[in-house]
Amino acid sequence: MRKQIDEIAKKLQDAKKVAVLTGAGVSAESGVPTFRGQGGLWRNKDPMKLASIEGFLQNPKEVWEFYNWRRELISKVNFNPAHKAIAELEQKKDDFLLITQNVDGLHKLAGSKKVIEIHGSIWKVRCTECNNEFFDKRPNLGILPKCEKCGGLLRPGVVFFGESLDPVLLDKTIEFLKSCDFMMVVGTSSVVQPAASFSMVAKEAGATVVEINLEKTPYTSYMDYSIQGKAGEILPLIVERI
Ligand code: BJW
Ligand code: ZN
Repeated sequence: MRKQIDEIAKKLQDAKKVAVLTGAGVSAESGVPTFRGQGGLWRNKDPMKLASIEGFLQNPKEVWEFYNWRRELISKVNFNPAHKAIAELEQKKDDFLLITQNVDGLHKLAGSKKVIEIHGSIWKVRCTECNNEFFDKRPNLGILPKCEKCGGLLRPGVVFFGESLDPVLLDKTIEFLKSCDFMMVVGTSSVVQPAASFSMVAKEAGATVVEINLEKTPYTSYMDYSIQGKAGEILPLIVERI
């Protein structure tokens, strides 16, 4: 593994335009549960009930209970060495973009600035009637929070299944990936589209693509390098070498 890490660090050192895509595995070592895999949220919860717009409209109370529970959990945890290493990498590279599927805000807390939260933020809420959108950092927003402007039902400011990603953020992401020369994909099961195929955009552009995950994913075989290990252990080893 050491030889692989040395090679990855060398490629990263030489790279001019660097992208990182992260998923729930990056926050796992902070104590935030992942969705799939061992201990994952979807093991005993139905994603279509809790993270789809149909599920929300059918039972907003159940969905808000789930999101309030996660908000409370996330408000008590801190960033970990994986978040820190990514923030340090941004400092070392002029042309850098972090795309995260995570809604927990831990990358920003660790100091990342050039970050796109492609699935939204758990700290954002949006009115289902007037689209009023704002940040609310209070851990628990109660059973059915209402919009101050119009009294409409508020919803979590995240991208549910079956909803489109913000087209402006998606365009910015794809444009960057089309001309990057190095991309790391960290702690994502790579099963949720379109984020799962972002690495293929970079690969087609000629970038070196690297995956760091505890397990293999559907994209592992397309990677130039694949390291099986904890993000919080592997990322600092790579970033400290450049
Ligand atoms: C570690 C670790 C450690 C653990 N170190 N690693 C094309 C084909 C088929 C379906 C579709 C398609 N295009 C779109 C769809 C539908 C759907 C989709 O992809 N479904 C698939 C499941 C089949 N996609 C959508 O609906 C998206 N919208 C869209 O594309 O709109 C247009 C459209 C709609 C419908 C049809 C066609 C087009 C929206 C997706 C929104 C995803 N939303 C969620 C919830 C967000 C809010 C919230 O967080 O509450 O986003 S679902 C959930 O999954 C969350 C995550 O961001 C996302 C990805 O999960 P992630 O991050 O990969 O986590 P895990 O748990 O899956 O994996 C963790 C990994 O970490 C594991 O691999 C571990 O091994 C690893 N790990 N510890 C390193 N210490
Ligand atoms: Zn409103």
